[in-house]
Amino acid sequence: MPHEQYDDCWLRYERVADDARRDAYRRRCAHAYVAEKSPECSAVRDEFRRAIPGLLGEDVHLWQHPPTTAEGFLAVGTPEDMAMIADSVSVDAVEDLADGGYILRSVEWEGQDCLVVTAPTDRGLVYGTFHLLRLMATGEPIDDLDVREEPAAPNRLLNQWDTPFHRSVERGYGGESIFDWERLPDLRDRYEDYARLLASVGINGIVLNNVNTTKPDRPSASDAFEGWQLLERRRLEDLTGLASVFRRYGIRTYLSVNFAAPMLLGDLDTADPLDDDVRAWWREKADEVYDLIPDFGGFLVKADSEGQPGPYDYDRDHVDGANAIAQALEPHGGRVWWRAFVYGSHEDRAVQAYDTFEPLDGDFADNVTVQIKNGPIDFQPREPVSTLFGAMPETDLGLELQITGEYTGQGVHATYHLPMWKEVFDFDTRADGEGTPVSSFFRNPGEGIVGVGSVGEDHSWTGHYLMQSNLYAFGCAAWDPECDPEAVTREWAAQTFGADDEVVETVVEVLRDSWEACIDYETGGLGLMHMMHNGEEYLENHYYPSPGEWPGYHGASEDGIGVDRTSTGSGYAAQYRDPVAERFESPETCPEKYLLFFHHLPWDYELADGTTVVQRLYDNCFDGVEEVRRLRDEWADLEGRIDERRFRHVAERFDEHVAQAERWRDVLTETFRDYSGIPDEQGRVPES
Ligand code: GCW
Repeated sequence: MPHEQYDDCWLRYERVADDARRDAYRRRCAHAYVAEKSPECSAVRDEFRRAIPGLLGEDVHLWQHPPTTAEGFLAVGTPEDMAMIADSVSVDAVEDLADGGYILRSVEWEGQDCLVVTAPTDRGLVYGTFHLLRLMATGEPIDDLDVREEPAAPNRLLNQWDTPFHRSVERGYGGESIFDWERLPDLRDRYEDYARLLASVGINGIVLNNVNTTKPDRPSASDAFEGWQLLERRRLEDLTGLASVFRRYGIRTYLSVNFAAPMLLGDLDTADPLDDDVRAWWREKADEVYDLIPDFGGFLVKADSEGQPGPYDYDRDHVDGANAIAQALEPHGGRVWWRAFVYGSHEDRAVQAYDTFEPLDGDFADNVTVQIKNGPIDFQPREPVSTLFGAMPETDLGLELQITGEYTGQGVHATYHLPMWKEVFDFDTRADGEGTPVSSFFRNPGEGIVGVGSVGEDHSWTGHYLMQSNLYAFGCAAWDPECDPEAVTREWAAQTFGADDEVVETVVEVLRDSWEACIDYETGGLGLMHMMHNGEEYLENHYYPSPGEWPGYHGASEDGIGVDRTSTGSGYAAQYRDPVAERFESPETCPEKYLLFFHHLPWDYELADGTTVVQRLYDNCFDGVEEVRRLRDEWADLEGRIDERRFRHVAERFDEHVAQAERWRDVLTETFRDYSGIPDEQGRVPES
């Protein structure tokens, strides 16, 4: 049954239209045996109870014991759960799979058409189940299945930037937090549905609270508690039920902690990581947490960054800070995710993370992961990949991506991030032909891929129905960074909007082209970035154009534009390894898409095709707007083919998207015109 209060996203399970297909599904899936042994297995049973009636129009028969039947059935379990499974697949092949991996196979058993979902761990059974249901929801055949899947990255984490007790979500555009902290331990259906959405795309960990553990992002009626208080015993007790909801879906719970917690919560007068009492405090706190949540994942820490406390307060470094907390988690198998998002002490912030962390390679404890944003600035529409990837071979690394659209239109613009993430994954950190793209990293047990969440209380979850795609795509890309973006997008569209090919094709096209359009109207497409307004009003912050606020980021002057990050400038280019560094060092060889990130060039500098820099910036800004108009028209053509609610919502968003894209274009092109004094060849930019 659809929920009144919120959308089912891609787990809609609508009736399969094709009779023959439905019969084929019925033959193998109307009866099921799911091993009776774990919370994950009971979640699997619940999912069949939801999905099969929707897809087939009849109840599923769930067996209590392995069936000895004259009918086909579906068996879900590990090989030791059932002889039929052990006989149908190679036990060694199952055991060789990584945690989360699974096998899906169509088999004949005692003359009947059956299906097996098996895995070495129960988490894998959950993923295998969702895979099977996805095939049915998208009308794929299941009579000849032989699927073997395992995740590339062992840790696929969601970072909620929810601000507990204030109910808000920093940089979330889908309404207030779905987590009703004040009412815990009471649980809402929505928590389970969220867990289902996450598990259906393979996410296996969730950090429940914001990395900013001291400052709320906006004023709130409630000022009774702050995020760091989640570590108080009674708050932890309240969290156990929520952790169980996630556990059923193979998702471990994590918390973001304040580095000064020993002072804020304990009665210590220092948080010095080398102080014995501080270390003992962390140990006791970790023991307490694990006592309540035995499979707890660990702590995420934002330290010495944007006003948060950290080891620098005590003249210690990031290794001292991270390792002090890690030693407390170590006996429990927990992990510290330590963010590398530091800036402020260097004229060019791009160079700082590498300068700070690269020298520390090899010194972090085994259960510390250094979590690095994809680019050196801050989730801009396009950034070159951070120089830290490939630079810390002795350290477990995590890649942090932003699912929410802080700088890409904030729940109003339809900007799909998967093409951006693919560019990150495909970036070859050495360009030596030996296969060291970013997608080849994050394979060690302590490594992984992290997404900054986007959901909120809104009916659409993400504030924009089309932007549910970013959450879906994040899970798929974290599972398989080498995934085919087009296939992932099509899969999402087919599950979300049904089997109408025209709808699916249009949605795929709209999403595919949206990111490049955003780059064009928000940056001019030559590597500029960070030209947004930094207003006090929460919803205006980082949304509107305001290049005048950030002269250092675009470097515009009368003589040219761009930032010199070569050896004559900040030296950022040299942090890459050769030949990548060499390539970025010269404007002749630097890819055009990054040109003005690395180089300050005259306005009339000629690009490869003879166009000048300033003319290209004008052209791209205008093209970006045209492209958004085209995408809006594509969407408009779907009227009547999808439900009114979602159609209208997206259509209205597109009207606003076009208006805002025009605003960006006008502000940027006027800025370029004012600095350069060079008119647009086509006369589109008014003289000021
Ligand atoms: O740039 C900033 C965002 C902040 C965020 C920070 C971070 C959670 O604008 O809202 O704080 O990045 O990643 O820590």
